[in-house]
Amino acid sequence: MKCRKCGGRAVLELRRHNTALCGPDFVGFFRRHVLETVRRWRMFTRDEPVLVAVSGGKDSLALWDVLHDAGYRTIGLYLDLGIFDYSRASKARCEGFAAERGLELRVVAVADEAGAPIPAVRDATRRPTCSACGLSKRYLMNRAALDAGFPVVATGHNLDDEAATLFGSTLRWDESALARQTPVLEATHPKLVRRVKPLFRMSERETAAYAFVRGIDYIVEECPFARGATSIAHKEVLNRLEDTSPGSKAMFLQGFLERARGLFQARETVTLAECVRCGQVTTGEVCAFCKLRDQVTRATRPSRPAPAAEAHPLDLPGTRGLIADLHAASEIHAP
Ligand code: Q46
Ligand code: ZN
Repeated sequence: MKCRKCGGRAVLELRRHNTALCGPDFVGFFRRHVLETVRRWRMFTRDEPVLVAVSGGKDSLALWDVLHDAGYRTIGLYLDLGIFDYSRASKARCEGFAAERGLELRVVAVADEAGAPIPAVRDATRRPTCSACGLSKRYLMNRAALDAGFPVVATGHNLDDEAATLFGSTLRWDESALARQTPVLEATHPKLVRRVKPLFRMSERETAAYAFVRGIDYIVEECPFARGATSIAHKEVLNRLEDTSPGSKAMFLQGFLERARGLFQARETVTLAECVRCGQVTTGEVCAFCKLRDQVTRATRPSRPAPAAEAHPLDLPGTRGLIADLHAASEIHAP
């Protein structure tokens, strides 16, 4: 297979673009597409510093690489979820990436902010793990950007992620999720920062190829909680469609964004306020993250030690069980 551009050996066939490219030409192709997306969707300007949320995976590190290479002012943000070895390994990848390029990486530990790492938050709140995790990530990303004075956070969501989310929301006809599905979530309140997804037109296979050709050391393992997630089943369905009809995922997502999203968006009216506890944006009085932290505090608070038992006239060796039984009985039968 030959590169359509230079005639050299192609490393990747891009069926939906009806082309094949060698390593350097593919890197150029990938970067052009991402930067064109940033411009066309007015994600951020050259003057705006960008906080890039990195997870140690191929997508977010590829995004940081593209933006840094293009001369954007960027800082990385790593949210340490405290998910066992997965978090340790993914943090090391982000630190390595930043150190190699002399870039700044900020690390925020969920355990410091929520009171416990994600697996313990899940146990304390009895929420599905990904729901507790997603809520914490959105809250902490926004707060980190506000604290650092960044107007925008960029995440590494790719075409496969976005098409699978859209597919899931459509199956459920979840109107508010459909209204919120966009590559640019504008800041609709002074305490919200813009959230953008510059890779939303690039497939997972393309970002993996970019990371590989660029020699980026990323974590290949998925988060252990991703196993069995419905979004993975949706991705598999879409992959089968893409195999038989290249370009299906892009057509599905692009068509929705151009023709259908506005219909859902027009109906979505929410009133935003500031959380009375932390000052972050909420639709109620206390934000969901503060409530989650409260639940964690209650669940992890050490139980109060039982008051020392007073000496009892009948408290003789061998009578302890009897006295306890008498006390218990009097409580049970009390009117
Ligand atoms: S939400 Fe769920 Fe991910 Fe959080 S718990 Fe892991 S799989 S990391 S994108
Ligand atoms: Zn709050």
